[in-house]
Amino acid sequence: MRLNFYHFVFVGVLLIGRIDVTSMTPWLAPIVWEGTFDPTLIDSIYKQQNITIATTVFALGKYTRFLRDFLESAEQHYFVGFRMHCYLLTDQPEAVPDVKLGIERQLRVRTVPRMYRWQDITMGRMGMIAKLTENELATEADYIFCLDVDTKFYGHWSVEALGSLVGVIHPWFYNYQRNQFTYERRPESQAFIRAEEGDYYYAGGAFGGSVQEVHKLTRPFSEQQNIDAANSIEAVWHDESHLNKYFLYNKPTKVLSPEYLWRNINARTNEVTTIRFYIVNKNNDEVRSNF
Ligand code: UD2
Repeated sequence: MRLNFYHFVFVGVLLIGRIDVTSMTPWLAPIVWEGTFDPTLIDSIYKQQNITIATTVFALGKYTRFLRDFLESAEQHYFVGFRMHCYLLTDQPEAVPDVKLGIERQLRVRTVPRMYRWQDITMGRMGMIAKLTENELATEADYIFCLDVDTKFYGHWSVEALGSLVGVIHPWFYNYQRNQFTYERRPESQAFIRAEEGDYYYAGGAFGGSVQEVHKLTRPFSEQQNIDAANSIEAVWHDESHLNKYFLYNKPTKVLSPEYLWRNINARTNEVTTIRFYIVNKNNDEVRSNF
């Protein structure tokens, strides 16, 4: 039999799973897309390891309204069958909905002080995650994901996403050039990234890794934000800008495609055919007004 072009494409797909997307970073970390892994095989490997996955989610002010959908959809799609402890940090514990959780899944509610500026809330998460990962989570969990609450799970998100340090490619920028990324470009900020630097534009709404690595990641944030404040500057996209700076010098060992944080349930592209987790529509002005 003579081999033709289609035979080579077929063998390529068998070997690497996808040919229409990049599934490896230049530093050889996998980029996880549908079709690049075998969920049954990976689940069976991690099932033998008796791991605990922690998740942090913050819901302050009016953002408690997103909790029911977040928690209920997590029960259907997120680390199903694995021990998962969700740490919910809120200023209104009385507003936490009663959601029935599966075996080995726990919701741990922690009360945090009320904050008024939404920018302080989103940035303040990093310092609180640093404390959690230094204290109770250090011995209790193996891995952690830190997620936005104005989101909903829609498809399988499980152990294929685990790694020492995990970033998610931002859904608006996955097919943009570096010069279009909205990194912090002002040298006065601690989050500054030079024009010729940067690999991907990562989302602030989902990142994770081992508890130790996420502690290392989150620990410097409060100080960097304080230095910025003392210099009368706030990074253009707040914690997301600082996260992108961190990932520039501390490369993720695994990168998740925008399937893991998609922009809109109704939007599909040629590359993103599977949606696992997505940002729900919200009226920013209304939901962020806490005064
Ligand atoms: C992006 C990022 C977000 C953060 C922010 C920084 C995504 C999907 N989201 O989202 O993670 O980096 O940019 O500008 O990549 N929150 C409250 N109460 C409030 C305000 C915020 O609980 O009043 C929490 C909540 O968990 C929310 C998160 O902070 O999901 C981020 O706030 P956002 O969703 O309003 O930020 P956004 O949409 O600009």
